[in-house]
Amino acid sequence: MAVAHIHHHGPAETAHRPGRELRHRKNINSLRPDQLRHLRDGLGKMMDVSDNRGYSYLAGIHGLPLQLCQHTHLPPQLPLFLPWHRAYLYIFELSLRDQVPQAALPWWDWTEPATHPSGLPEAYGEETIDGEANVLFAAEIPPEAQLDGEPTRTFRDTAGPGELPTPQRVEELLGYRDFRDFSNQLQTVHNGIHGYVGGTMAYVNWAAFDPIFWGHHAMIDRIWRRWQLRHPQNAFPPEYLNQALKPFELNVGQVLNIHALGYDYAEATSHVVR
Ligand SMILES: [Cu+2]
Repeated sequence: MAVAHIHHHGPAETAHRPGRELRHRKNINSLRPDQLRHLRDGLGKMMDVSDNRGYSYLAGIHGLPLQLCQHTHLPPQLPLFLPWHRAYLYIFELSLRDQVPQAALPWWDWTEPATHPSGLPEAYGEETIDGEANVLFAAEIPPEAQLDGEPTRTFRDTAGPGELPTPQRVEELLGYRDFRDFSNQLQTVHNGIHGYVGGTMAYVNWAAFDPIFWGHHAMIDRIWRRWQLRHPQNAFPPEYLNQALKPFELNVGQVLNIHALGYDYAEATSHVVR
């Protein structure tokens, strides 16, 4: 299937310049009510958009129907898991902010004690909010992303909270000095969360349709950011800096510095010390 390159915002247009404020992604559990409302409004509006700024189109890049996620279209030995998903979240967040300029992607800290009793953050777990469908709970899967008419909607089959990684596990990850070791280990932890949430999150085909995918991947991106701060001397393997991150009009070198992309992560939650 032919895919238009996604370039409705180039990095130059949105790059951080002095005097321009960085947007801060925050922990889903520490959003103020108005911030959570902006997020829900923005996602809800994206779900009503049918072109390449819409939720269905962007979610469909990862698995069905477009299958452009690096898991499937780039040789697996390239260490592109982190930069490809960083570009993906960046484009998704720009589309979110096209709908509601105050909105930002949150992260789901799956190591956080607050997540453990219920298994998922409350914001994602409730089916309805004030009698309306909660857009963080589930999303439609359009016909072109279904196989034999299924699934029509995302669903979860979440395991017991005992299965979630601990803060110590994240500390171990941050201790790896080599980028490839770090990336491979983080990807394994990441896979575990897809399996933990279960349901459509457990399939590359449909994972990105589940609204919690974006919170999970923001957490992964944030861990990479923390690793970059901790190991500033351990650069990305330089032979890949010009590698394109299709279908995004960005290459690896352009996503290494998140300030150049105009965002950062709010302060770590209290139990995590950088
Ligand atoms: Cu993933």
